[in-house]
Amino acid sequence: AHPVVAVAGATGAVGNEFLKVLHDLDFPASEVRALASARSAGKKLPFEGCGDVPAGELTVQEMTSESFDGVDIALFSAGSDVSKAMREAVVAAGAVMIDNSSAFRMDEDVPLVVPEVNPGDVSWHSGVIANPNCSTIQMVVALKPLYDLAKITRVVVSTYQAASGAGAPAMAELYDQTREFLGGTPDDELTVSAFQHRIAFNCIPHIDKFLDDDSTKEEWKMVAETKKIMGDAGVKVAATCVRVPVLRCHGESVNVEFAADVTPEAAREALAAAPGVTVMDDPANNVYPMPGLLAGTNDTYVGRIRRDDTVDYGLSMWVVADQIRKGAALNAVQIAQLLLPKD
Ligand code: A2P
Ligand code: 11C
Repeated sequence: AHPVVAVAGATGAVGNEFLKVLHDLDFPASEVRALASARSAGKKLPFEGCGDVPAGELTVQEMTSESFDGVDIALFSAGSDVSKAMREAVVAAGAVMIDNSSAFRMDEDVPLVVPEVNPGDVSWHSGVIANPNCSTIQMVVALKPLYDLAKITRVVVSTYQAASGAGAPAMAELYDQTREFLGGTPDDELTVSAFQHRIAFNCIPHIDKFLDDDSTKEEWKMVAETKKIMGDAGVKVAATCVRVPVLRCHGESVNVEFAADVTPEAAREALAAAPGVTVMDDPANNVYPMPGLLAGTNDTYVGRIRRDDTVDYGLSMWVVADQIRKGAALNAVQIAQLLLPKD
């Protein structure tokens, strides 16, 4: 029988995208159960259908410990606290939790999976598989085919992260604030709540909280998660994460240092052949990936591939992906696909 899928946090930005991706990939579900807080119980969500589930509406149910009876796969994006509170109930019901929060990513008994990079790691889960942070996912999708050419020793990354990474209200704040700003509202009267500062016509080098070493938690995630996903604790990563006034899709400037020479041509060829990657790299014709033009896409786009002559064996590149799709919902549903019986 086809699996029963629960979408936990179905009314959120990523939850909404889970429903779209289940449809787009025609995930073979026998039932899709939409779960959220008591506030949303009874709300109807449009769903285009997948597997045995016809197009129509899903009625949101309040998420409780009983919600997972009969569930096989639970896609979670309702925040770390909810994931922690529900873990036991999900596992007790015999379901696998695929968790988009950061609650369990670094736990030793929880695989952290990007299907293009470490699909085999799903085999050792004990009820929970973690979905990495969006900015990490798109970087490792681009690094993996290069690592297969020559060992990567060091990565320096600067991110240009979209407002929607902070949720649907943050995206609304960028719209509203831009309008207020253009309307002449003075800086000290603008509505600033999703970010620490004005995001309209600004860049904020601060995502998630500051840590003791003055890096941010977002930067730490890119360092720690990359090592775990790539299965190489020796890959050094220096990250600077910046919020920019883009609605959707993160951009990343990535400098890669290798243990042996990798030419830009070889890199381009390996990336073009890699699953989930589209090379968009034709400088003569002004072709390169741009966040503002790639919303709603599934692939990780790579361009501006060139030598970094400041080290012996180095390349620079520019990586863009829709962080709500590949960076969250799509990656999670692709993990769920890895759990399906092979026919
Ligand atoms: P609700 O809409 O009922 O508050 P986002 O990441 O976009 O903020 O979405 C968070 C998601 O997590 C929403 O679907 C939200 O439901 C859900 N959620 C938040 N808190 C809880 C909770 N305590 N129990 C169940 N779902 C929750
Ligand atoms: C952002 N990367 O853009 C964050 C959102 O650990 O899953 C996702 C945070 C996470 O703000």
